[in-house]
Amino acid sequence: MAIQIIGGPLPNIPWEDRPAGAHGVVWRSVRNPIIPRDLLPTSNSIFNSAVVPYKGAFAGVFRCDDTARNMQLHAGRSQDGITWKLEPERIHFACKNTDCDCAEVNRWVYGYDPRVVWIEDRYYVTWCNWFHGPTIGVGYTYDFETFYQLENAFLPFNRNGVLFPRRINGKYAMLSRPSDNGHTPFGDIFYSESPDMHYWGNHRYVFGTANGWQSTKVGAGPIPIETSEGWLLIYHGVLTSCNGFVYSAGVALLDLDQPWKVIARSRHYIISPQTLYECVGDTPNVVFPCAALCDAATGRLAIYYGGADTVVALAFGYVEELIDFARRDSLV
Ligand code: BMA
Repeated sequence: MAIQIIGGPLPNIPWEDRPAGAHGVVWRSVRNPIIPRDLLPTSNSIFNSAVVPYKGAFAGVFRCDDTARNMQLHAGRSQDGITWKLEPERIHFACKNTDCDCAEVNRWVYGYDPRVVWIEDRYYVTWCNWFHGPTIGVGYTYDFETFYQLENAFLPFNRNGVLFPRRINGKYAMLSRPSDNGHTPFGDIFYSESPDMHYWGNHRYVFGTANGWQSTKVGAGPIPIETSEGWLLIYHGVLTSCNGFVYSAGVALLDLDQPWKVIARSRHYIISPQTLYECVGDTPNVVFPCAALCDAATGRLAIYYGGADTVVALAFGYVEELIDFARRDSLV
């Protein structure tokens, strides 16, 4: 491989070779959807979820909307990254931060679209957390059994808070997408940093909408992947059609030291809603990636995404090919 991926080997990454004749830069698992909407007896839908390698297997935080249509987060485990066992009870965050006013911050109303990342000594979780509307909740766990909640990162309204997997210039770093209290018809990606995972500032503009599939709004997807070429960011982009929003995903390359500087950005989507489980469900025409496993030894990537706000699906690709895709015909 000409490029270098910063990260460990992941020999047990879920994987299927590119099918003969497939011309896309990513391809779907033949086992999709890997998590059905009713995996839990109480769930209406399970989608937009985050997974990480954990103790030689896999663990994650899953968006499970229940049959009352409450948006909840559940922990889950898997041996192979494909067959998942989810906790029937939602995550109840404990408060461990002495600066944190538990009564205020820990008042659970809803949580959705989680991301999970290992930073230094623990797994951090960010999610879209109710605080008089949606904003970015932050918590952490060591074992996917006990979860602790920190202060919300931002004022409402905000969505798609995605942490970088290490400090950048000594600071924790997060992408987010300021929004409104509804089905936001706008949205650009911003960068913020924090010395302590508590106070966030030094906000920078990363990028906004562009023509076509990303013309209404954009938001960060999985945790950015560090490479010798820059941070590889998979993001979602939304187009407004005569039938409503259409969610696709693309790829960008951000500067390693100043990630608000965009090195390359795909003009074309890497995946758009085309299969039945992406086009038919509670919200038609949505692919929404929230996690990616990466094997730094081979460059293999397994991308987890929500299909039609109903199920979890998996797609595969190679980091090097995604970087090429972002650079080829780049918007910047
Ligand atoms: C966004 C979020 C996502 C969802 C998407 C499409 O605003 O609510 O959870 O997948 O809309 O409905």
